Amino acid sequence: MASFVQLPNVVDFRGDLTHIEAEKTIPFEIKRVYFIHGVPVGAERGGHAHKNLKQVIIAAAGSFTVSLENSEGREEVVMDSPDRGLYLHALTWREMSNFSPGTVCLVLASEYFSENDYIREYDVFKEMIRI
Ligand code: T46
Repeated sequence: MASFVQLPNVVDFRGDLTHIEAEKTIPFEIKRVYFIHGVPVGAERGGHAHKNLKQVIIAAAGSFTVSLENSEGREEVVMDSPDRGLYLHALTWREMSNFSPGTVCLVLASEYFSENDYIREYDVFKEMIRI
């Protein structure tokens, strides 16, 4: 049920260069980019879903675990490769944990930030995916 986006990666003796082209590599128009970093050991993030937002999340550095749930079921994904994006569709509950020290989580989002788009109550989310 988790879907991934493979990011083109150019390797030479100087290292790797991973590139992203809006609407070519990413299956939606990118309206917002943010990144999560400086996560303390043991901290967890997420714990919500979104009504309409689509996102691709990338472990640009380090690694973390994403627990996903949607109408198809649950899955746990380890993100540890900078050239692999996890496509988070709307109505997907996500919890992020096991951040390694120095992790940078890069996120490409289909919409501008809106608090109204969040579903923060798990019971409400479960009700919404039953319909
Ligand atoms: C997701 C994971 C990967 C903003 O002001 N602008 C923004 O673009 C975002 C994403 C957040 N904020 C504010 C809202 C909160 O006051 O930053 C604070 C922390 O946001 P949030 O609790 O949503 O952060 P995470 O790490 O729990 O979740 C975020 C995304 O919301 C979520 O969709 O997939 O990053």
